[in-house]
Amino acid sequence: MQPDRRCRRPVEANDTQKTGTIDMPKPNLTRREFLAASGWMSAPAVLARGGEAQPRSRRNVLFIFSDQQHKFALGCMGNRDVRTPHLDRMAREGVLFRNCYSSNPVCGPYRCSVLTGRYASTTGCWNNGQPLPGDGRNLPEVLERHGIHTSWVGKWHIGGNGNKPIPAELRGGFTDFIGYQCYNGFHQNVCFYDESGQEHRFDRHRTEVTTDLAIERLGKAAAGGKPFVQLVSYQAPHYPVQPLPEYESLYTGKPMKKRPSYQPTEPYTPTFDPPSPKPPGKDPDYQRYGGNMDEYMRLYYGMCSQVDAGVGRILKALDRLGLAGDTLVLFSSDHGDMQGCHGLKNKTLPHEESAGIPCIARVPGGHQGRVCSVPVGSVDVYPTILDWCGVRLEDAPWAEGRSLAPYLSGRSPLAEEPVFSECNNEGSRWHSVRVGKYKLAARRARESRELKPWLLFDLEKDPYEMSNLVNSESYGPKIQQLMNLLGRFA
Ligand SMILES: [Ca+2]
Repeated sequence: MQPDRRCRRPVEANDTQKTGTIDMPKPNLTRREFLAASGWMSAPAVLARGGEAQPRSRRNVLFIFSDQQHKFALGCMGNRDVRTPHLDRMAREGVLFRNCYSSNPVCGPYRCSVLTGRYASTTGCWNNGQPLPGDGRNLPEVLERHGIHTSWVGKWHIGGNGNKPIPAELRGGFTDFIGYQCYNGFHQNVCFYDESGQEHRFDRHRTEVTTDLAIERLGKAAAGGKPFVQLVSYQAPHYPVQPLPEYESLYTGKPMKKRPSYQPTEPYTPTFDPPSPKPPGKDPDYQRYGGNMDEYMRLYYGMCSQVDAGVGRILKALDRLGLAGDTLVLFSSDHGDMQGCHGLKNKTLPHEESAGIPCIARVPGGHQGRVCSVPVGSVDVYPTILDWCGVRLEDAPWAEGRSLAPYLSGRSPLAEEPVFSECNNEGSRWHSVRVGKYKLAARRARESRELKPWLLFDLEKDPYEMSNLVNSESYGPKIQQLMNLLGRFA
């Protein structure tokens, strides 16, 4: 057992709260307990933490997520360039969350957060390749203890790197597993490794293989007769951008609309596994789109469309297997892609294009065609899945997010709560919090380790984050209030 690191800082009596005071400050409050005690969450929100669980004979969850798909790369988010008809249909048939944040916009740390239900500042899972905490609290471990079958398909990137089998002790408790650590090839040498360590090699595009395996494993779960939770992890539209020709051709020659914050940026990012040939000029990906953001975006959207088609195939399989009426389907991504906004590329940043992720839920018997603007986070996936499956959240008190299940099924409204995001990767180290229309990000000074305000945006007035309010005197009290909140956990 690893030590419980969820309570870094005890609550002090003189800390500033949003409303009211804490009558009986007690040490070792969890993040949720602190938010509740200090008035950051409304009473209904605290009560709605769990309680959805209405045991049914069968409540399944299928959680599909892509890799590096920013939240604006969806037709249903108002993007007229990208074609995502199946995800748009999912939104029409369910709930579209317009303000969802990755708890850590890096591949491995995001996956760790989803599977532990906790932030990296609690678990210490900050980097790619780090293993999950061995504390018996991983999502599949909890689910399996409650008799729910768990299945993983696709990119893992936890506990190692490279194209190799993932040993049982690194699989977080999934009994059904077929995936790979991290590999950036798409058309050739597509390798997956199953729960027995056996290699499966394919000569098809990695995205298609992921879809095929997801459908195959879905069939296996259905045949097993137990309630199940299946996670499907695509490695697209992560660079290098290599869609199948039929998806690439959807965008050939099309003009690519940039966001207002765009500044000319070279989109090329070298890959480490396998390493890109040096210098970049010799890299085939560099030759293709290295200095051309329009071409990068066309190929990126091609990959988004290919993932979308995969989602369409999986939804069809759910229908064919007779599972659609019993299965909550969630779609998201691990993080976004800056694509030249503010002259930046890639992820590891708190901006909307990097930390903002797609979030769509198709809910059997629940909301249809609902658009939700209340901020939510990837840390909410863990309690939502448990709650949906009938596992009491009291049995997982370490979960730092909240269950969205009562909202999804139409039983209660969704109250405003602070949503955190953070990163400590490749020199990018920050913590952010979104509360209502404000998002504050802070960085830690190298020498003093003091947390200093970095970015403050009013996302209602300034959705493209063009005006940083962090040095504006009139926002001093707001900054102080949000810094007090961030300082608890950063
Ligand atoms: Ca990623």
